This record gives sequence, structure tokens and C-alpha cells, in this order.
Amino acid sequence: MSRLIVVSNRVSVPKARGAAGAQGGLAVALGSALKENRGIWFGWSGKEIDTFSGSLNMERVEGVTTATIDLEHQDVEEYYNGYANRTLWPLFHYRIDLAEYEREFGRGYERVNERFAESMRPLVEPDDLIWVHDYHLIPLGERLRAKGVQNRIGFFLHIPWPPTRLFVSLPYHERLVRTMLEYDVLGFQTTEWLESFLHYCDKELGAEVSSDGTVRFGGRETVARAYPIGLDYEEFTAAGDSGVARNAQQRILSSARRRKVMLGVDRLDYSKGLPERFDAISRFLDQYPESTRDTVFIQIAPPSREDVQSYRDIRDLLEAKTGKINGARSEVDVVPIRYVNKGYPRAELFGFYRAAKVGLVTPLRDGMNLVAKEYVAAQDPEDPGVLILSRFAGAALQLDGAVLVNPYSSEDVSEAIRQALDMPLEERKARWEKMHVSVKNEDVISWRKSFVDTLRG
Ligand code: GDG
Repeated sequence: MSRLIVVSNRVSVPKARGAAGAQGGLAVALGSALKENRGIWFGWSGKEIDTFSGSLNMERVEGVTTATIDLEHQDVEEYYNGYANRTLWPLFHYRIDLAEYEREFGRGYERVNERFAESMRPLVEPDDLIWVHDYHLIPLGERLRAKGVQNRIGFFLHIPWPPTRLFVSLPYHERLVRTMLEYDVLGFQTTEWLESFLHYCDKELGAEVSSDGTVRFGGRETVARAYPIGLDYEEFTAAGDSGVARNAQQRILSSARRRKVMLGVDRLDYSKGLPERFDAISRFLDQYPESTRDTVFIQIAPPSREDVQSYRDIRDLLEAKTGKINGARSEVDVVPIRYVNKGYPRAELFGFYRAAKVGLVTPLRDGMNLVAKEYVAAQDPEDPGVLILSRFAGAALQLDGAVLVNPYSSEDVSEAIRQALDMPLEERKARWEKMHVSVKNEDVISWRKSFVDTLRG
């Protein structure tokens, strides 16, 4: 069987399964694929050095071989903090107002993709399958082809693909898409993002697009499909079946003192709709003042990308909102919002989800959103909580048992909270059961199997 080479910006082997970190499930799933296929995981080490050398740091961790390179400070500024997180991330999440188009960012992005290609080239053997992940590395396939790599190469985009009218605001948009058509397989989270991509190929590029997602352009053929990512269900529920998870659940329940817990868990990112969610909570408490005494909203939001100004801004904004909402409504023994600016181990998260009667997942735009699936996986089948889910998360296409909301409308979200808190047990069970089937069956293992099967050709 051919070997698999996985390439992503950062390499994260699940050394410490319990450790707080945003890659948990994915790292486990890719790790198991790599073990089965004697594979290699290649990417940036996370270290910064003065002068790029391209030397590979090889390690073997828990049966997976990792190969990493260090990057220069300027690379990290221009490629990672710059083009990836200040240009592509906002644009692909429809935040054209936050997207920055700096020439140096684009150059840094191309330079680092070239450095990735150059450094990993010696690792590639003729039969290897290569699977590239996410928006940091879109042109990598083309860079590898330029170095004579003729292997099957696939690319999976973890975030949305924007509509053509937004995407064309990116300078050199055509160049970026042309590089994508050097891949053999392109994967998107949902049919919505896939259709946007195919629309661009058809209308802007003039490529030949078939109804099965085959794109023919410049003598090459690329298959583009939707592969909705899932949880590592087994790993996550096993973590939940532990003393750590039960203690965490108990910790929340006893501190809530009979009040119903509503919970949000999100990386602190403007795409997650946190200020809008806090506004909706405020509106809900205005509309139903008695709820200040019988509910509590807990938001866990570990900081992320703190080198980028827009991320520091959102942190300030949320601190101000929390202070204002709590200031206006707190009593000596009642604080309506608990805003927690740190991460927790996965087993504890499981316990928190299970303690919550309402899970609030209201991103303004999200490729998939694994938190929504984790909330479902962690519920007690005999007394499940209610998931309130943004219709703009990729997960909304699969989780039809959720109460779907427009996250921009605090009225809509406030009414959904009322509906969730009042929902009878039978309805909660019926909605949860539907979602649970999809979360359990369409898991991360089936996701990566179907992608890798297509990649094998
Ligand atoms: C990108 C796309 C797509 C959060 N807080 C803690 C913690 N987390 C974990 C969650 C979840 C993960 O981080 C977040 O995943 P999401 O899918 O919700 O969002 P992104 O980080 O934006 O991920 C997204 C995903 O890629 C996969 O393709 O679904 O659309 O944006 O697993 O649990 N984990 C721990 N402690 C925390 O406090 N341990």
C-alpha cells in the first residue's frame, strides 16, 4: 500500500491527549491514518530562527514519523500572521472589511510555500500519496509539480470558500486558483463551499466543469468534492468516560446551583460571532428578567492568534461587553455571564458540554465547526441538552436536529434560547437522536477514508 505524506502548517502529534489545544481530534485521526500507512507528517515546527536552513527535524512520536522545518521571523510575520491570517482567513469568512492586501504578505506566502516544497521534496518517493491541508498551503501542490513531483496530490480546505463576488477582491485571485488545479483531488467541507469554488472555475476561469465536480483546465483534470469533517467520536467519548470528565461536569453543576447552564466554547476569533452572542444573551435577559436568577451563561474562549490586531480587538470588545452585561444585572450571589479566557483539557470540555442544557454555537461563518458535534456527542441520551446552531456554520447542513438561528439577529437567538430552555424532554430526545446518528457515523475516520480513497484514484 502506498505511503501517505500529510502536510499542514503545524504538525501536531497527539502526544498528550489531555492537553488543551485546538487540534485534538484532527491530530488523532490523521495520526491513525499515518500509522496505518507508514506515513510522514510534514510541516512547520512552530520555531523561529534567524536564517532559513531547510534542514529537517525528524522524529518518531507514538508510531508517527514527523518531519518539521523552522521558519524565519519574517516568514512567520508575512506568511502566517500576514497572508494566511490577515488576508485569506478574513476574506474566506466573508470579512472583506478586515482583509489586508499587502504585497509583502503575498510574497512571504509564496516564499514559504516554495520553502515547504523544497524541504519536503527529498522525502517523496514515487508511490507516495500527498495530502495537503488548509489555506496556508494552497499553492504547495503547484510548487511540488514544478520540482517534478508527479505523485497523486490532494488538498483539503478546512474553512469556507467564499462566493465569487467576494473572492475576486483578492489580488491575483486567478493565480491562486490556477495553482489549485495542479492537485488531483480538492476537498471542501460542504457542498455550499464546493459550489462557490466550481462557480469561480466556470465563470471566471473558463474551465470545463462537469456535474460530478471534475474540473478540466490547461490539459489537467482535478476532482473537487465535499467531504464534511467529523469528530473522532471514539476518542472523544472515551475521554468523556473518565473521572476527569465527571468531575468537570460536577464542578459546573454545583457552581451553577440549580440554574440551567448555557455554554459556548470557541477559539477567540471574530468569525465565531461572540460579540453578537453576548448581545443576544443581553437581549434575552432584558426580555425575560427572571432568567437572570435561573440561568447562567458560560463562555470558554481560549485566546488565539494574539499577534494579529483584530484578535486583540475582539478580546477587548468581549471584556467590555461582559463587564457591561454583568454590571447591569449582577447581585451579590448572581453573575449572569462567566467569561473564561483560557483553554481546558478535552476530557474536561466533555464534562462541561454534558452539564449544559443549552449549547450555543453561533459563528457568523464557519467551515464546519467541531464544537457543535462535540456538544452532541457529550449529551446524556436520557436527558439531552439543546443545540442552538448558526445556519452559517457548515455543520448546519448535517445537524438538522439543532435549533437553527441567524447569529446576526439577537432577537432570533434570544427566542431560540427561550425555546431551548422550555423544550419538553420528548422533543429534546428526538432532535438529539437524529444528530447523534450523524455525529457518530460521519466521523473523522470515515472523512479521511473517503478523501484518501478518492486520492488513491
Ligand atoms: C477550523 C475551521 C473546522 C476549543 N476550546 C478548547 C478546545 N477547543 C477545540 C474544540 C474543537 C476545536 O478546538 C475547534 O474546532 P472548530 O471546528 O470549532 O473551529 P476552528 O478551530 O476554527 O477549526 C472549522 C475545523 O477547522 C476542522 O476542519 O470545523 O470550521 O475554522 O475541537 O473542542 N480544546 C481544548 N480546550 C479548549 O479550551 N482542549
